[in-house]
This record gives sequence, C-alpha cells and structure tokens, in this order.
Amino acid sequence: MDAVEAANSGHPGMPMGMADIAVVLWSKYLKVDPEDPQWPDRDRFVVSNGHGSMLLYALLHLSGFPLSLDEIRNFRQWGSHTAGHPEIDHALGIETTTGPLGQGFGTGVGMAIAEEHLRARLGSELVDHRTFGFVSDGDLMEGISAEASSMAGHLGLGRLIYFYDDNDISIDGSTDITFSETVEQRFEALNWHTETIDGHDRDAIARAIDAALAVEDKPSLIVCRTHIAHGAPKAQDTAAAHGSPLGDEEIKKTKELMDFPTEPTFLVDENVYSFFDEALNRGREARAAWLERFDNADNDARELWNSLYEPQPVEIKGPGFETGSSMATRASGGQLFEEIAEKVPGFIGGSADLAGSTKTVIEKGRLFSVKDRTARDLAFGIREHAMGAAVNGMAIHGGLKPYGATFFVFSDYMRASLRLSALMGAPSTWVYTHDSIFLGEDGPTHQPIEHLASMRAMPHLWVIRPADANEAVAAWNIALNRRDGPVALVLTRQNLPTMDPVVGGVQRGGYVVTDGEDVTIIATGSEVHVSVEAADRLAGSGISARVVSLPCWELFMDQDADYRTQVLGTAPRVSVEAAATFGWSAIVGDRGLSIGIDRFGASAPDTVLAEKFGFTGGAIAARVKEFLGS
Ligand SMILES: Cc1ncc(C[n+]2csc(CCOP(=O)(O)OP(=O)(O)O)c2C)c(N)n1
Ligand SMILES: [Mg+2]
Repeated sequence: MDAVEAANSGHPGMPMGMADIAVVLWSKYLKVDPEDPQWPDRDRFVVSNGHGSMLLYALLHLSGFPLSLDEIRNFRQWGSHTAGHPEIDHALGIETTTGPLGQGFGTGVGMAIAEEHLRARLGSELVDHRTFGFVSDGDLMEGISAEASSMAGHLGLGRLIYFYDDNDISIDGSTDITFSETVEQRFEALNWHTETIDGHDRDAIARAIDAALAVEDKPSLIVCRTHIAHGAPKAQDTAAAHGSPLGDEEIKKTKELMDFPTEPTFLVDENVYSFFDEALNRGREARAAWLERFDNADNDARELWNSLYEPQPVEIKGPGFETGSSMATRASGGQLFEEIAEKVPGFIGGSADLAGSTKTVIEKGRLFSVKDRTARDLAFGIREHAMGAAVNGMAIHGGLKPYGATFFVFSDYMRASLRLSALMGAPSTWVYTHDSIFLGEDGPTHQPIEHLASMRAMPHLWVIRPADANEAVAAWNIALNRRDGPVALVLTRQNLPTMDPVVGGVQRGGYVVTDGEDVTIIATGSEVHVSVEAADRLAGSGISARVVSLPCWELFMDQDADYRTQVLGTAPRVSVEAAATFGWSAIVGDRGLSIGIDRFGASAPDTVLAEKFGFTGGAIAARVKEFLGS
C-alpha cells in the first residue's frame, strides 16, 4: 500500500488479495536460498499477473534477497530494480519478466519442461525443483494460456503448480461481464489437477499445496477464491483497487483494521524479517544438501552438468556444401541438426506442427513426452504463442539452448513472446522458414511481407536471413553462441545456389559478394543470387555493379563506420529484398532505390511470382539501369 502510494501509481489490489497465498507458499514450501538467488536447483516462482509486482518485491525483500527497503520506496522510479512490472533479474530473485498477461503462464510451462528434461538427464540428485506461479483472470482469459495449459496438461508436467487469483474482478469491473466459464472444469478437461479453496484461509492453502505436490503426473491449478485489496474497507472487491493507489485515508483505515501502526510508512516489524528468515532455513538446508550431492556426483554427471550449464563457444562446421549446388536454407540448416545436437548438449526444441517443413528434427522417431523425458525434440502442437513463451522459459531456466520453429508469417502469432525474449535478453533461437512470397502456391496468407521490417524494428533481436547454405551455417553458429539475447533465423523454402563461403562475412552482418564501382546492390537471403545475376547483366551494358549480402542488419550496424562504408561503398545504392521496403532508406539513403514488395503476395508457382514481382536478374538489372539513368 505504502509503495504504490509513494509512487502514486501501481496495483495494490492483487498484492493484498494474494498475500495470504504468498505467505504460505514462501514460508512453508518454496525452496529458494536468498544467499544464492541463482542456485540452479531452486524452485521457480513466476508472477504471471505481473501488475502485482509489489507482492514479489515485498516477498524478496522480507526474505532477505538483495532487494533493499529503499528499492521498495523507489517503486517504479528511474533506475530502481522495482519496475512497474517485474523485469528479469536472477541475481535479485526475479525469475522472468511479466506484464503482458498470459506470458508468465507460458514461460512457467517452459521452465517446467526444462526441469523435467534436465532431471531425466542429470538425475534427481542434481535436478529436483518445482515451478510455482500466480495467475489471474486476465492470464486465464488470454489465448496464450489456453495453448500453454493444453500443452502442460498433455505433457503431464506434474511439477507445475499455479495459483489462480479468482477474485471476480478485472479492470473494467466484475468478471461477470466477460468471463463465465467454469475454470476448474476447463483445466480438468486439459488433464490438470484442480483444487478450489478460500484464498485467505491459510490452512486450506497449505492443504491444497500438499495435495498438488502429491499429484506428480499432472500440473495443478489451485483456484483461490480471493478478495482484491483484501482488508481495505472501501477498496476491497472493487475494480478501482486493481490499478489505483488506495489513498492516505483508506491506507490508514486498513492499517487500523489490521492492528498495524499507521505511522511510519514502510514499517517492517523485526518479527516479520525473522519469520521469513527462519522459514527460509528450509531453502538454505536444501541448497547445502544439494551442494554436497553435487560434490559427490560421479564424473559423468558432473561433466554433463558443466556442458549444459557452462556451455563453451561452439563451432558447427556443416557437411561442406559444394559451390554451385542448390539447396533451400531451411534444408541446409536442417542438415546441421545432428552436429548441433552433438556439440551443444543443451540444444532442444521443436516446431508448431511443422517439423517436416521447417526441417527441424534432432532425432527422428523420438519426442519429449510423458514416457520419454530425455528426448530433445518437442512437439509444441499448433500453439505458436505458447511455443514462444515456453522456449523463453527454457532459455531462462538455465542448462538449455532452446529453439522454436514455424513459418515466418506465423511469427505474428507469437510476437509477444518474441518481444519478451528480446526484452529479457533470453538466448532463444527462433527458426522461421518459408520466408517470402517464394514459398509460392500457398498464397498471400502464408507469404510474409512486413515481417522482416517489423522484426528489425525490435530492439536487441538479431534477425539473420542467410543467402545460401554457407551463410546458413554461419547464421546457426551466431545463434548457438549468443547468450545475451535472441536470434531469428529467416530461411527459405525454395532452393538457392550455394556461393563460395566468405569467412566472417555473416558475423559482421554484411560483406561484398562481387565488387563493382558504379552502383552497390544490397540484398538479403534469396535475393542475393539474383542480384549477382543482375550484376552480370549490368556488366554486359558496361555498368560495374557491386553486390553486397546483408544477412543481419543488427550485426552490420554494430561494425565500425569504416567497415560499413568499405562494404557499402560510395556509389549509388539499391536494395533488393522480396519484402516490404520499409526501413531500407536507412541503408540506401534518401536518394537510393529500394526494390521490394509493398503489397500482399499472390498464389502462384515461385518462378511465376519472380517474374510478376520483378525479382529476376533481368528485371532487377532493368530497374537499376533506369535508376542510374543509363
Ligand atoms: C496482454 C495484456 N493485455 C492487457 C493488459 C492490461 N491489463 C493489466 S491487468 C488487466 C486485467 C486485470 O484483471 P485481472 O487479471 O483479473 O487482475 P486483478 O485485477 O484481479 O489483479 C489488464 C487488462 C496486460 N497487462 N496485458
Ligand atoms: Mg481478477
């Protein structure tokens, strides 16, 4: 109450409404040790209703995590660690970024998958923890939770326990106006164990947790009937308590009703600290026991542990692609999977029901399932959004290097998770195939147009669109070695000719493929080889064209100015990309030419589309000539 009041913004309702649940969970069950917030075998605690961030901060502070009372006083202020919504900070005990409702729900599912998988590979001596989460009406209304709960139930994630803040309130008022399904029945149908309790009855909360812990083969949803802003005489059970400070008068009355001193603000009784301190002995002891088990673990387990949790830089060589041969970049990527799986023990992932099309299979015939927890191929089902969140959950859990794959156009369905991977700096790999109109006959619903531009606009995400098999190998190496953020690999459906490999070219974001002085043609992916063809034609007309491959803008922009000018040259610039031209003026300049597609595509064979949309060597050469006025 005091922190929200001091900030004059924030959400007092949820923290007050879920406080009873939080206290029981943290004091009696949660296995964490404030002395090492990043202890790998800690229980994970996810606040999916991230607007209730103050509850998390309060718990961390009271439990002795390195989050001071000053941080609480500075709630929502510039430079504080107590942002409006939780922002991932493992050193402080903030497990994941939440706020976009439903994301935490899906992220927690990924954490639970990671735990099941790692426990199966490393043994329960080393991996033996749970994922607890708080979810709200908003989380359960969001579509992502439908996908994620279905997936979790199907996979029988018994170590996943969520508490539903069933308070009948959301921002616009009573949930009567929006939400009338029977949540218990819905989750039971999805193979979840459910309990329904009074969320302010601490004995009932404990009993429900005990029951959930006993169910090892299903995730659990504890439906907690609660009152938003519990204990505030006027604000309780009102939508206003969701997102408005209570006001001095209401806070005073609430404290009085609770027999709590009204002054000073931010008062914490020493007994509260000692209560949590004592309670968390459980976590301290658990970590001490774990450290001992770790020391006594056999060499194989230790070695596997280190390879998973302290991965070294890796170099994937690929089978050696012959110059002049022809192959789709999805296919050349797919040919690396065996080598990746061998060299990156934490490599795990799958697609949203498109494994055959995205060519993302690690080991044919085996899938992560209730029966096979060590399999590294995941069948996410047709659930792109939950796939995105689950991959993030695995990526930030530690020990794994996960990817998720689908058609590029369907990245729209998971964009919120993609954005969170970038915001969190999660090392998730996004594999997007069928990357342009040249997927052909499936037509404009399946043909991405604006996706490259929109992904490039996302801070901290590296978007790589390789031009051939060798660039695809380099792109995968970049993705596998990035630890502080996500990489999107944008790959073709159709075959592309393999060019001579250029060492370090992709790593620097862009490089010269063929040199020339009169004009610089800058292309990505499948448009590089046609641009080379255009340059050959232009040579016939006495125009010397340079062709630059620019697979990754972000890496290129990170190069020093000298390198960039050296690559782009001083001649007039033309960009060629079978996608929206939006953004290209940053590269070609105001007077440059951008050849692209600023409309939706069409259903036809790819060769026809190349003709119609002007992506043949001849058409590009003609446009360049016209542009140069020659
Ligand atoms: C994806 C998304 N849409 C909308 C919002 C804005 N928003 C924040 S909380 C909320 C709903 C609040 O209701 P509930 O989830 O029941 O939380 P409670 O008020 O009970 O704490 C909404 C719409 C959001 N954070 N994320
Ligand atoms: Mg609610």
